[in-house]
Amino acid sequence: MATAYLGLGSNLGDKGKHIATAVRLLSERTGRILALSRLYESPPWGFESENEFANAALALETELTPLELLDTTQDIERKMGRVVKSSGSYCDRTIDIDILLYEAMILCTDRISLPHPLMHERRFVVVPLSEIAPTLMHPVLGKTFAELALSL
Ligand code: PH2
Ligand code: MG
Ligand code: MG
Repeated sequence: MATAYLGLGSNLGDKGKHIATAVRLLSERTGRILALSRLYESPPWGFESENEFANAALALETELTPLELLDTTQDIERKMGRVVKSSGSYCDRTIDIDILLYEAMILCTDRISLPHPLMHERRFVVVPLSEIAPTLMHPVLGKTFAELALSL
């Protein structure tokens, strides 16, 4: 059994409802939810859009491997109507589910990088994570998420 931390984001439609649906589907398909942050609102980071984001973080206990977890989160995104554009730049989305951490695993493959490579630079990731796991250590940077949240 492994503990994984996921980031959730939505900036289209009923954002809170999309995040709640994703949490329910994750609990049905990936394992037990151990903690869920509140919703945090922020402007889009890294691209232009008038649609503000809602973000949250959760901890879950899972029997799935990182790649099995990725397959499942991507399937949930697809079933929830996520349209992935081929342009390579960020765009509006009904739901985005990112695997932030899987235990203290460090992994870099073409499908998945752990820890999520940009997480520590993003307030909308670090702040919700520091709410549910303030003393958790970033496995590469060696700082807690409470410390990382203060430094942003
Ligand atoms: N996700 C992105 C790019 N920019 N900005 C905010 N505020 N929240 C996000 O979840 C987000 C973003 C790529 O996944
Ligand atoms: Mg993302
Ligand atoms: Mg994503």
